[in-house]
Amino acid sequence: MSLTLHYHPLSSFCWKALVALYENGAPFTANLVNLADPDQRAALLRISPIGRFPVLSDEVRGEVVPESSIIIEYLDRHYPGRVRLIPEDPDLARNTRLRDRFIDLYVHLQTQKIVGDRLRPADRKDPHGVAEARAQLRTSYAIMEQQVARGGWMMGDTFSLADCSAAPSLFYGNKVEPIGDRLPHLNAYLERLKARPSFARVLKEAEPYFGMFPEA
Ligand SMILES: N[C@@H](CCC(=O)N[C@@H](CS)C(=O)NCC(=O)O)C(=O)O
Repeated sequence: MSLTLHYHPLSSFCWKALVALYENGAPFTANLVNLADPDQRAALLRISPIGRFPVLSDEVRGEVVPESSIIIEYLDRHYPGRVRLIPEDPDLARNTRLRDRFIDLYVHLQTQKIVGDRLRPADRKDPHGVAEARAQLRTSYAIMEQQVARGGWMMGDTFSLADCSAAPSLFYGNKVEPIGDRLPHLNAYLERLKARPSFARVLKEAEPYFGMFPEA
C-alpha cells in the first residue's frame, strides 16, 4: 500500500488527518507510534525531525508529508477521493484554509495548551497560560457559534478541511472548556460532527485509549 499514516489514536491532530482519510477513502496503512518508546520516537524523528504526528509517507511518490492541514492538501491533490476537502473555487478554497487556520490556532492549540498543562509536574504548571487559553477558547467558541448558525458544515453544505479541523478541536475543547448551554448552534454542530461516519469511526477506534487522556 502506498500511503502510511504515522499516528497515535488519541492525538487530536492525527484525528484531523484520519477524518480526511476516511472521508477520502484512500487506502492506507496506519502505523501507531508510541513516543514513549525510544526506538519508535527515533524512527519518527528520522522521517520528520520535529517529532510530531501525524506524518503521511507515500512510497509511490517518494514523499513524506508532515502537518495535518498539508496532509489533507496532499490527499486532495494526489489521491482525490469520494469527498473533495478543498474546494476548486480559489476564493472558497482560501476561505476554507482561513477557517482551518482559525480553528487550529485559536481552538486546537489552546486546547492542547490546557491538556499539556495537566501533564506537567505540580511545580511546573502554568496557570496564567491556561487562563489565557481558556479565555481564547471562549472567544473562539462565540465566533464559531455565528459561523455555524445556519446549520450544515463549517463552509456550508459541503464537508471540508475546516470540518476535519473542527471535529477534534471541538471534541477535546469541549472536554477541557465546556461549550455550555449558551451556544446552541455550536453544540449542534459538534453533535453533527460526532455523527459523521468518518469522525464516529475515529472516536470508536480511540475508545480503548481514552483512559490515557489526562482528566483535570
Ligand atoms: N501543527 C501540527 C501539530 C501536530 C501536533 O502537535 N501533534 C501532537 C499530537 S496531537 C504531537 O505530535 N505531540 C507529540 C509531542 O509533542 O511530543 C499538525 O497540524 O499536524
